[in-house]
Amino acid sequence: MDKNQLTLGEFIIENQKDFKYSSGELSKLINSIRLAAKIVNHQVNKAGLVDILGDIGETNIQGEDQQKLDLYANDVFKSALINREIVCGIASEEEEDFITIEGRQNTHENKYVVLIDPLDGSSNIDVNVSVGTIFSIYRRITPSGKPVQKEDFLQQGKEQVAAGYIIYGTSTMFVYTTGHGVNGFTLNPALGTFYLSHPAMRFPKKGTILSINEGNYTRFPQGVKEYIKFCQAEEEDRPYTFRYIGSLVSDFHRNMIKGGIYLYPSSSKAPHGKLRLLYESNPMAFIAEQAGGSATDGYNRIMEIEPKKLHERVSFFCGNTEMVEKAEEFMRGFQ
Ligand code: P6P
Repeated sequence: MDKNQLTLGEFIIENQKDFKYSSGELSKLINSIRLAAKIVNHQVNKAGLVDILGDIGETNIQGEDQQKLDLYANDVFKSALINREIVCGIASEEEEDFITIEGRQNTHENKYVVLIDPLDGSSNIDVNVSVGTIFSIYRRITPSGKPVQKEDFLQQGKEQVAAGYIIYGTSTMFVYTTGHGVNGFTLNPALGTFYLSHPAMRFPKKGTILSINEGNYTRFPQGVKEYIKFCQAEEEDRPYTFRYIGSLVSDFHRNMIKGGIYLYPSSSKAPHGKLRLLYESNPMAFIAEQAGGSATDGYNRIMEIEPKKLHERVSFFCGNTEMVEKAEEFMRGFQ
């Protein structure tokens, strides 16, 4: 670790000037997500241990009732955002409806709303596979000073002010964008500090990795089946390899670094796909586009979809632009 390496906190301050009307609220908001990420990381990293210890008693090693980790993560991120009274509303995969922040001061004058998937892929924890947190930040669009409305959350992805993910993997990383490129920070667990380890992240020009759950093959649209066959064909210009972790953040992160495409298409089993538009596909789409990639539903840009419901699902094609465009060619050809 280069001693001159920027910390996430320093980076946020240094880049605060990128916001024409930043009053420091967005910086405080990203800092609160950073704090919550460290707390969740601590718990995720010892999940296996806690499970083992939990077997010898009714409680885990902190003496608390054992909570499902995704509910725990939801509580941690909610508390960090609510206690610091930085946002005026929160929507979460773990919450049926959005949450209006009622605070000591008039939190209805806060500018931002946050949408979050607190622990995506949490079922992988039991088998020690990386999981992640995904967040998406918008400026509210309804009048300030009054409680947030659903419209504040149902904005197109292209209106996002910031988006990011935390990947709890072999190392814990905080990767985010505010519309000025994508930067990755790695946690030094000994110091509890995130350091800039991956400045200006971008997809490589060529992608060769295809991430899709082929267990659903028979249920895929014909265009997806044809694209999979295209990638498997013998021709020498087909250097493709198939990698699927079953954890969106992990598959996306690897594909952004090595070059690839992640597909969770609609199928007869999941007519609208599986991923949630507001707190999975839109934030990952923002990051992908800021890293020189693309994200569509097989036909249209993800970030131009008009959301109708908080938890609506969407078909998701995301990664190297040339790979997404090739997949879309098959979708149009076999529509
Ligand atoms: P399947 C995790 O539940 C998730 O939302 C993504 O992280 C992951 O890519 C996908 O679902 C895995 O779904 O149906 O292939 O198990």
